[in-house]
Amino acid sequence: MRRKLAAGNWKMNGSLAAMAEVRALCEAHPAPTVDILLCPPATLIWPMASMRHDHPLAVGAQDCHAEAKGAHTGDISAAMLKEAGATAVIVGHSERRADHGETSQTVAAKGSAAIANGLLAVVCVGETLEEREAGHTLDVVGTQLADSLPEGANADTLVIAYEPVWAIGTGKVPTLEQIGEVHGYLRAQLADHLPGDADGIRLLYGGSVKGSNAAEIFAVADVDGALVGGASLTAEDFSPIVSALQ
Ligand code: G2H
Repeated sequence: MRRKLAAGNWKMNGSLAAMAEVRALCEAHPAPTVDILLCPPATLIWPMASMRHDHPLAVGAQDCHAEAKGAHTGDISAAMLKEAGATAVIVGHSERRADHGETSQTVAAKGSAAIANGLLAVVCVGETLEEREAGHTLDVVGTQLADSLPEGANADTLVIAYEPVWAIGTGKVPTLEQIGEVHGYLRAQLADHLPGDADGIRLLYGGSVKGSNAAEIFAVADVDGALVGGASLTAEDFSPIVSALQ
């Protein structure tokens, strides 16, 4: 049985003042029956991890470097994130792939570093609007998945997030049939690549998830939760999504 996961990606948003939102979220879900993960900017990992006390809310990062240390100005290693209090890291988000030229091979290396350091790797895949309209969605996400799989990936170390690029922050959401088709395909691809682990690996949907559409998305087969951007920034917006998953 896969444990459901409500993950929030704060992107480049938030501040120390936003720790009040985390406190409110913890108070709204004192004993959650699903996993809750918040991934703030790196500067907020330690403050967030420090203020949650014994609440099971997990704190993650939005990226890591593939190497352990060295001359990589501005980068942060997986071990550093772990020391700051992170237990997970998103790798291969489409904004990283687009803004920083990350290839699936880079993503696999970053995910491998994350897993080697005991972090849960949340690997993102997703097609652009042009790729969907050309009928290439399954080819694109299948290739991204195959090429982005980290070493050491199994049901305890890896989560896959399907995020169609055209649905991110746009308010546009694929149909439930489209989500189900891709998630089913990803599950089948995982069975090819990681037989024995595929049934346990969680598949998240991401892209304009909000309280009003979460329940219907979570009812789709092979959707084990969500990776939420804009609607994860406040307790008021994220709490209904957590509730819809429980
Ligand atoms: C997709 C998602 C979070 P949003 O990027 O990863 O963002 O929910 O704002 O579309």
